[in-house]
Amino acid sequence: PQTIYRKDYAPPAYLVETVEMGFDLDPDLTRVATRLTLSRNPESDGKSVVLYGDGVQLVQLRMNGRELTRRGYALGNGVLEIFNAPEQVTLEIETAIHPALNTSLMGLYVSNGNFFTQCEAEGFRKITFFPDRPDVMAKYKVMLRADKKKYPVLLSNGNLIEQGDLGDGRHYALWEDPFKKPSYLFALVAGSLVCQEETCTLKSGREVLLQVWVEEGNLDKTQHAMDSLKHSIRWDEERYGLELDLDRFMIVAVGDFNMGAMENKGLNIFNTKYVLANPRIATDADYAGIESVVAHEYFHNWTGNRVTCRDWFQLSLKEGLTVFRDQEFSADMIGTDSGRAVKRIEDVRVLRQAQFPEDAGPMAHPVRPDSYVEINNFYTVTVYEKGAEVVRMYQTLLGRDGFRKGMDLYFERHDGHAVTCDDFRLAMADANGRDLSQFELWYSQAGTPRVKVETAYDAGQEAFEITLSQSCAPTPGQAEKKPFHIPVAVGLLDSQGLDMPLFLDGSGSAEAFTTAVLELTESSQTFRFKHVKEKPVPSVLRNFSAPVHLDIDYTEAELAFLMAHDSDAFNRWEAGQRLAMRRMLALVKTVREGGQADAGAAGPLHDAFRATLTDSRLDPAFQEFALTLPSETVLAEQLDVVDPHAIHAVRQAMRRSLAQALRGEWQIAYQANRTPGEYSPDAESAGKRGLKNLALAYLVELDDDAAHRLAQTQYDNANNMTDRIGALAALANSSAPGREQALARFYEDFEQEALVVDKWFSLQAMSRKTDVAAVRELMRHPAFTLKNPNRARSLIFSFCNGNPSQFHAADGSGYEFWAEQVIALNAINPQVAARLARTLDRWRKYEPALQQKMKAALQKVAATRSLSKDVLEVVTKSLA
Ligand code: B3K
Ligand code: ZN
Repeated sequence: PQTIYRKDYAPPAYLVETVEMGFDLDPDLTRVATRLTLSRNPESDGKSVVLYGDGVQLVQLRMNGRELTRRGYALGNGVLEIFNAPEQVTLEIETAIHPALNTSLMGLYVSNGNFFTQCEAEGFRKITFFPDRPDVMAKYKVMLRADKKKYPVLLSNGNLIEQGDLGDGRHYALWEDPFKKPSYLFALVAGSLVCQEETCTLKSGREVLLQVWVEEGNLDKTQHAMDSLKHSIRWDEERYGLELDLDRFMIVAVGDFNMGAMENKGLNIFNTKYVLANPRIATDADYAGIESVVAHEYFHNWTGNRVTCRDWFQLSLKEGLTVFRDQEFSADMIGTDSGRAVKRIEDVRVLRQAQFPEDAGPMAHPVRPDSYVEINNFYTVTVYEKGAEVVRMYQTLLGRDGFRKGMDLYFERHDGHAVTCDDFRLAMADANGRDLSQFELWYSQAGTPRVKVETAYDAGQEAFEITLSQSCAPTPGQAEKKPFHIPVAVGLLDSQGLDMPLFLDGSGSAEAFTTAVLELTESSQTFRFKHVKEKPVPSVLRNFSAPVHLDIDYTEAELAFLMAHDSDAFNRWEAGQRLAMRRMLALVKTVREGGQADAGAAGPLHDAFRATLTDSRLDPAFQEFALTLPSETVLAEQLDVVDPHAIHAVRQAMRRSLAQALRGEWQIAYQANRTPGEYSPDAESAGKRGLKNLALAYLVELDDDAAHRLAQTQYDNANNMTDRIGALAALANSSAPGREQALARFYEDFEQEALVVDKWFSLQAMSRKTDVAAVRELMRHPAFTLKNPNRARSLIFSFCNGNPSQFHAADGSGYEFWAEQVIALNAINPQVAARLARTLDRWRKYEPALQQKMKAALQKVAATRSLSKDVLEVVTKSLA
């Protein structure tokens, strides 16, 4: 397959002004008539009209009223080229497609009898031939025709202009989108759906119609999505002065969907997982997920749709920015300082758990990649989450007001256009009179930088010096790295644990502040603080001010001190993680050398955890995170050679020892954090439930009668899914007598709720008791299917990515299972298959015996015939 390079970008030879489409919807054979007006692009000297088509049958092609014969155009490899076309072109294109046979869930497909589309990144070309690239923006008018009984609802982007009967049992709807858009934002939905609708008055006084469309029977699960939408609309007005530009905004839920949701203009299409919620079926995490995804897609209306990407290499322009916006929104929705910190911790956990490994592996790529084989493989944690960190750094460097100025200038300059990451950076720089040229390296260089901290205190001079040095390991295609522009937020704690006033030498500011943002731009730099009355304990990289690894030597006592006193809640959490990490890494080494994983000697850690657990001033949500040990994946990242079994044994031993040592405290925390009464997903109650369920999970590590009874009672009395699944997960990991019965009962009670059945599969897939054979058995369950991405993820992905000790079975059976599933999925849905293929991409990091078996599994997949380019790219790069 062909590699596409960023450096080869060339503007299109023709621009499209208008698009008119007519769909005759039929699951077996849908006909699409498209009429395009195009004109030559003054920015190109090309004279060919280039259209892309993928798996579509071309029925007829007319240019300026005359049918084009095979002599007038060339068609091959998905490209249709009309040579020497005139300045102005009207094309009439008729295509035929087969939605019911489309299992890729890209383009037009059928889910549970209804029609849906997914066009990002290159799905529009599966509907018709089109210059399907984001720098071609046009206005769309769309006519939908379909059987009235089967498809009573017909939706597309923009405004409904007209609807009526066609007489023959069919009906039609005509939609017009007043805004220019790239084809990837096109959408249609047709089927039997119902909606909750509300009107909302914007700040300007304009009234808009909001709708959430779902299948019949799900109307009792739409309120939270609707509320999230209203909150998002309000927030974007207040924080960024951005108003909803349409009279109608629709969200539609679909059960078969490749990812979370899609920001099609005015017609967002969502995975049911990110729409449907009520206390019976959704957990606190689900509620929070819905709020953030609804916000994310809504925010795309400005960051992505009004201003879009010039080419797909610029994907992070919209994704990194929009993730940053949804992160800030969620933090503001919680509202409290500690809530904001908890949200920050959650986001950094995702980054460390998924992005740092990606950045250190064979698929590492810059936030703005230089090349790809299949663009769908680049919707990654690097483009999204690291991209969001890069945007956050502008705000850290420029301040909130400076950042807002940059945003305002960005929209002033680029509204209605398809632009680049450089354009965004320049808007930030120009609006603030700053030179941000070095900052560009965050977009062009892959890999996670390492920042080393060295300090020196001079009591006589009352001076404290911090020396920061940076480095970055090579990544594929990038052996040498230049120094990044890194904001490092620093505070100094006195012996009481209070923040010292900071006087940074050479900063020119006389004002005392307690957090300084040091700008590290060279490979090594020393910063000097004056008037430092006593030797401080430095708190470095506060609020995780840059996506880097921080090497800093603390004693265990200093870590415990920071954990107890740092005014920066993120770094309080971080100190606890460091403390635990240090102990766990030492134990892994012991186990590797033949010793015991027994963590009995974890004195200082027990004391620090006890202090956190019993401090009633702390927010329970914070306590939950502070008392959760670094994950097995995060631990693995710290090691040169990964032995997943040693890591698992150590983490488990550590959990058991914490359960034992703090048993009484866990029991008290369990009782103190009950949330009796009616369920509410607000952050405070969710935090309590989180801590309570963590306490339960620790207690169940003891695997005794008392713990089993506690879990069973919680299961029996639960009035919400968070408590129910918390209890069930605890039981599933235990040898409680009621384990099997609880699992069976849960299934019976929720059989009708697909999203809950997903949880049921997922929970078992991740249970320590589930081995490869047990997963194969679960695959034979009548409710299992590979065709539905949520279901495939719930069992296969949960096992391969979320159950490391079983997946990495010494005999390699987990890898064989993985290979079989990648191959099976490849034939159904290449995008989902390629995601699963990523599971083994870091095989080289494992101990030799496992490495060899992983490599064999990868080679087996690579040798499969008719591999999609999605999977091929992943396995080829993994083996390279
Ligand atoms: N923009 C879509 C992602 C599309 C993925 C295509 N493979 C969802 C989002 O980020 O909002
Ligand atoms: Zn997005």
